[in-house]
Amino acid sequence: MKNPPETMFETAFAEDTYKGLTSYPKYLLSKYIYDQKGDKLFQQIMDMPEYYLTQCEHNILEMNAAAIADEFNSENGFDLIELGAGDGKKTKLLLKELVERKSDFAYLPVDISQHVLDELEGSLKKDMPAVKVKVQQGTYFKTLEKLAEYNSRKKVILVLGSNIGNLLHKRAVEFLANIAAAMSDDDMLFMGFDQKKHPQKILDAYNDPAGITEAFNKNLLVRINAELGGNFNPDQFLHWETYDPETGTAKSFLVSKTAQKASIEKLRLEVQFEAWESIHTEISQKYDDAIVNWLADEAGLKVERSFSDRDDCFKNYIFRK
Ligand code: AVJ
Repeated sequence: MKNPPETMFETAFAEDTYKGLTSYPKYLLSKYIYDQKGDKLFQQIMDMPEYYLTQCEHNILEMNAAAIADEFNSENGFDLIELGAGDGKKTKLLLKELVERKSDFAYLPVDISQHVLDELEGSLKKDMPAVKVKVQQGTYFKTLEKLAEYNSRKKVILVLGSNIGNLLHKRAVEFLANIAAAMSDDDMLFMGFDQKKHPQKILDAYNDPAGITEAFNKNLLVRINAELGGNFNPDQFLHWETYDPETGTAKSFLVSKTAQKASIEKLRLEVQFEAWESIHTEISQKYDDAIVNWLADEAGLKVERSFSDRDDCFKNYIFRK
């Protein structure tokens, strides 16, 4: 059954999993790591000392809050639209600055998960009651389209945490172009990009000794077991990270420790692994100014300004049309 009819799959997760595990070389899509367990593990990752991205971006926002607020400011006020807000820890640094200077703005966090939005709204009501919050449940681009339609005042679109790094360049350009399509001339995009740096520091961030990143990566197998009736034994796979300093691409793999089989009931699929065969699971792209300028150019955007931490570990860029 190499070419099952599309109707055989109940979900995109089922279909993408079938495709990935019947390809050579095998792969799985990192977006499926993020079920409830995956979300929790990612929160833990962001709090680990090895995952420098959090601290670096936190420092940038803390040190430059005033300059960033100046850039956001507009005579008629503005809407601050955040794509993938999470727990809002870093965003709160900017919100605090904006509240202190009595800026006229509304905060519109966008997320696919209503649960995430409820938690964020609750914590903002408690910590920063002065902020006008209007949560937006939905996919990034449907929501942006909707907001672009009936919105006259300036939009500032916020994407923190180097989330773009999960996309290959071609898809990163599409992502930026989709945002650009929803932007008017006054609007701006404020976005985080993890930078090229000592390769060991990158490898350490994606291979912590406590095994949190390993559990995060293996959550793909755990989720296949739970939702698609799989019988993977995650212990029989090795979490493996590589970084290519030339391309700036960090890659995660699961490597089969032995020759083994796994069956996935709902896909009616038996997957065979040779000893040391790999499943590619995630890319975490690292950038420099040249790559960011090129991506922006391809997407019809211009880099207007950037903010960096002391060690140039991480940068936040402001883009305009
Ligand atoms: C959410 C894409 C920014 O690639 O650094 C963290 C996800 N994967 N540890 C990243 C991730 C392993 C993270 N992003």
